[in-house]
Formats: sequence, structure tokens, C-alpha cells
Amino acid sequence: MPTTKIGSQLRGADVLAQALAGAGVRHLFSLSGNQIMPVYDAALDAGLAITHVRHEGAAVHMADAWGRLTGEPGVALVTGGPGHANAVGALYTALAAESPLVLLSGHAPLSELGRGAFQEMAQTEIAAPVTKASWRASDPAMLGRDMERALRVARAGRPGPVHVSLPFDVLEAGTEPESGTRTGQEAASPDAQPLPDATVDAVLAELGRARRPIVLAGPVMANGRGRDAREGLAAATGVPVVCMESPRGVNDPCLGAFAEVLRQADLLLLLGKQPDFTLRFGAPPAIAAGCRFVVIDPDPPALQRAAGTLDPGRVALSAVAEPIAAAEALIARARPSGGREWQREVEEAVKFRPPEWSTLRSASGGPLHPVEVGRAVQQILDRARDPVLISDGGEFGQWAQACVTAPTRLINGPAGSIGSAVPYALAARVARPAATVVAMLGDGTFGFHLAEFDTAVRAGLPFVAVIGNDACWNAEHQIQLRTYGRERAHGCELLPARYEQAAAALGAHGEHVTRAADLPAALERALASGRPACVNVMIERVPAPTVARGAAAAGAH
Ligand SMILES: Cc1ncc(C[n+]2csc(CCOP(=O)(O)OP(=O)(O)O)c2C)c(N)n1
Ligand SMILES: [Mg+2]
Repeated sequence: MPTTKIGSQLRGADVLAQALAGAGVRHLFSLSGNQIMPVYDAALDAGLAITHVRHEGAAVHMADAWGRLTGEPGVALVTGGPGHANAVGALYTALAAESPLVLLSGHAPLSELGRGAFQEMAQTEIAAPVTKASWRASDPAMLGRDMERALRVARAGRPGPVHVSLPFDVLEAGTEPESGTRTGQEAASPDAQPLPDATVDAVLAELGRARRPIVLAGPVMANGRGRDAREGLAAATGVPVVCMESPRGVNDPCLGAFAEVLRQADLLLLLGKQPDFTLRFGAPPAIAAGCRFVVIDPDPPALQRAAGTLDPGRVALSAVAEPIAAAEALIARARPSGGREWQREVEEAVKFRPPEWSTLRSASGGPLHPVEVGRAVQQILDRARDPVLISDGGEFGQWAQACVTAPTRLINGPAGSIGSAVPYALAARVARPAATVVAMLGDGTFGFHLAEFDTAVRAGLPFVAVIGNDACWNAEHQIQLRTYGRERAHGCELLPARYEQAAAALGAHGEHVTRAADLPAALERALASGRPACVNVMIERVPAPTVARGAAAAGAH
């Protein structure tokens, strides 16, 4: 029998909700369930708004996007057992993208564990491999401490997801909050890891001695304060700074012809960036055998792993530090440098796109080439006051990232997991209510969270989803073509479905586009509708681009 709040006595759920509010949390991304209804009730008094989604994975993706856009952990709240299990997959995307979030999951009551309780499940164990920390709360009085720790761990060092399971009887029990609990922003802020001045100077000296140095940043430096730090570092040192957040790594089409200059580098400063598969493990031919490394990472085990991956003697210097703070420390002590030819050379390589893309049209005049979609979307974003680009999906996502830019961009990231774009778009609107949010995604990818159009309509969160519809899981189809041959390509077909009608049935604005000439007006109508909108664009089934100077881009014809 659920308890209700009596007099001034608090439930565990009240302690939890008040601690979240005290730490600055205002939004919960949630799907309801028996185990967490006390938190819904407590959220009313604590002033926590709930965005109620249609799948637990979407709640986690929204918390992920919130974390990446604001730098503060997003908070997802789901029920125990199956709700928790549905949420776990999305944690992997956030972990790889270095995105701070807290997943709170309802849990069977402690008093019933081991006796076959409803939805009893080893929840903390299931979440552990895809989180920075995962534990089960056990004491209602300590729930404030649990929240502070969860928020702090999510943000500290390399940011990432944290999970806390909330047993029903712990949420329901009456209690006094533990005395001495710190509250407020200060309590939840991560421990800074300043880089000592002597180390800063040693790093700057290494950069100064190198002829062709490059700073490589990880996903945490993609947006917001991280982006500012990247730009500041490039300006202060004259060294090119490149952010890598794609599983395609050195061949990320949004990095243009970067692979061509990377292999000439003689020093790489890895700023929270691991020499992992995206960097071809630091080995030739992607990176010259004689190239040396400076490795700065918030995570001591990651530094050790980097040292193990790179050949002995190639690591000139390594240090433990939070990458954005390290960049800021480097900026503060950098001296103006001489020539910037190398920096310009790298920047030009990154900006390079095959010139033929600017006039490329579909061969048939029917289904569009993805670059035609990109051109039209770019025009919309260029005119917007606060444009946010979201890109997801297989080959179409790669084209979108190659052709379209915006100062704020969210991609599915190094995990390579498709499906998060629609929840990201909703969260972007919650975080930035005046932003123009455009999500570009493949038709297969669109199916993952189509039902979130209902959430967007219900919560009044307008955005534009632009589907590149090739009636195919094309990324996998292309693997079959390349590896097994056309006659053995099977199982990756989709229907040329009218997704815009499905979205319209949920209350969205829908557009179906079959010719390039119709796309700009369709996008305009979608934006002008002021509603969540789905622009379903029929496209050619082309492979993702590989950008190389002097060579024709794959997929262009
Ligand atoms: C969660 C998840 N499931 C499966 C995959 C494998 N996968 C990568 S791209 C892709 C095809 C995506 O199809 P679509 O969104 O239509 O984009 P297209 O490649 O057709 O442009 C698949 C199945 C993945 N990366 N992540
Ligand atoms: Mg497709």
C-alpha cells in the first residue's frame, strides 16, 4: 500500500526530488511505471518538469542530448525491470559520446528481494558495463547524497552516464534527510583537475618544437564550452585543433581530406582523445611511424591504455587532466606563435569537399542525391538564429555530416549506434526553446523512435526531421554489395514508406518530397507550421562519401 506524504515527514522520493532540484535539475525525461510513481508525486513539490516519452531508450537519448548541449547531466527516470532494460542500450551511445547523464530506475522493494519480487532484476549489474558508476540506493535518508554523487560522477573527468536503482520501499519510507548533506550546485560540481604550470609549459614546448603538430580532441569538446576551448586553443597556439566524434575516425567525411594531412603530422596532442580504432591505433599508414604523442586524459587507466597501444618511445609526455580545463590552461600560458601555414593547410584539408558536389544533381531527376538534400537544409540552417543540426543513420547520415554544418551539432557519435536523432531533437528544443532544430536521418533509423512525434506534439516541441528515404538499410546493403556481390545482397530492403503520414497521424506536419525542386518550399512549410514536422525525401541509394583531394568522391556520379 503506497504511503502518502504526511505532515512534514518526507519520503525517500521527496529527499531525492529535492536534492535534484537543489543541484539545478529542472527536467526529467521519463516513462512512468509502478516503481517510480512516488518520484512523479515528489517531482510536483520539487518543481521538476517531466517530459513523458514513448520508449525508455528515448528518455536516455534525451538526457544524453541535454548533457551534450548544456554540459550539465540530463536525468532520465524509468521504471524497474523491463523499463530499465529498455533504457540500457541507449547508455552505450552516451558513454561513447562522453555525455553526462543520470539514469534513475525504479527497482523491486528491498524487502522482497530474493523471493521473486515483481520485476526483480540484477539492474546495477546490467548497467555497469555501459556506465561510469552503477549502484542501488539502500537508505531513504541518503538519497540526497546518492543524487549528488551521481551528478558529480557523471560530470567529473571524462563525462558519461551514471545509473542509480531506486528500490520502491526506499522511495516510500518516511525519513529525515541526512543532516550535513551538501546541497546546491557546488555539491554536484566535479572535482577540477588542474594541469600544473610546469606541465602546461612542457606541452607548449613540445608543440613549439614540432613542425607539423595537430591537437586532437574527443567528443566532449564538440559543443559549448568544449568548442570555445578548441577555437581558443587554435587561436592562441597556431596549432590546428580537430575534434573527432565519428566511428569513421580519420575518414569521417565531415573532416574532409583530413586523413591526408594527419599522416604528415610529427606530433599529436591527444586531448582526451584515445588512440583507439578511430585513430587506427596510432599506427602507419594513418599516422607516421615517427610521429610522437602528448597524451592528456582525465582517466589514469586511459593513459595507461594509450601508452600500451602506442609503440614505446612515441609518447613524449602524458598527464592526467580534464581536457577542456587543460585547453584553457594551455591558452592562458601560450605565447603568440610565428607562421601559421601548417594550421591553414590542415584547416583547408578539413574544409575540402569535392567541388562537383556544389552542382551535383540526381542522375534521374527523380529521387534526390543526398547532397541536394544537404544543400537545401544548409540554407534553412544558415538563416536560423540558433541553428542545431542533428545527424543520425547510415549512409545518409554520413552525407548529412559531410554536406551540412551548424555551430551546434549532435551526431550519434563514436558508438555508431543509430536511432537517437528524434529524441535528440526533442531534448534540443527543451534545452534551447528558441533554437531551429533540424534532424537529418535515414529511413531505417527513423523507425526507431517514430512514436516520439507524439511526445513532441504533446509537449509542444517543434523541430524538423528530414528523412533520406532510400527504402533501404543502405549502409548494410552497401557492405553486401562490396563484400558478397549484388546477387547476394538481401534482407536489407525497406518499403518506400510514407513516414510523413505516420508522423501526421500523430499530429505532426508532414511533407513528401520526390523532386529536388520541391524540397526548399517543403522545408519552409515545415518550419512555418510551428509544429513538429516530418519531411520525407525520396533519395538515391548511394554509398557514403569518402572525401579525397584529386580523387572522385565515392558515391558521386
Ligand atoms: C543500434 C544499431 N543497430 C544497427 C546498426 C547497424 N546499422 C548501421 S547503419 C544501418 C542502416 C541504417 O539505415 P538508414 O537509416 O535507412 O540509413 P541508410 O544507410 O539507408 O542511409 C544499420 C542497420 C547500428 N549502427 N546501430
Ligand atoms: Mg535508408
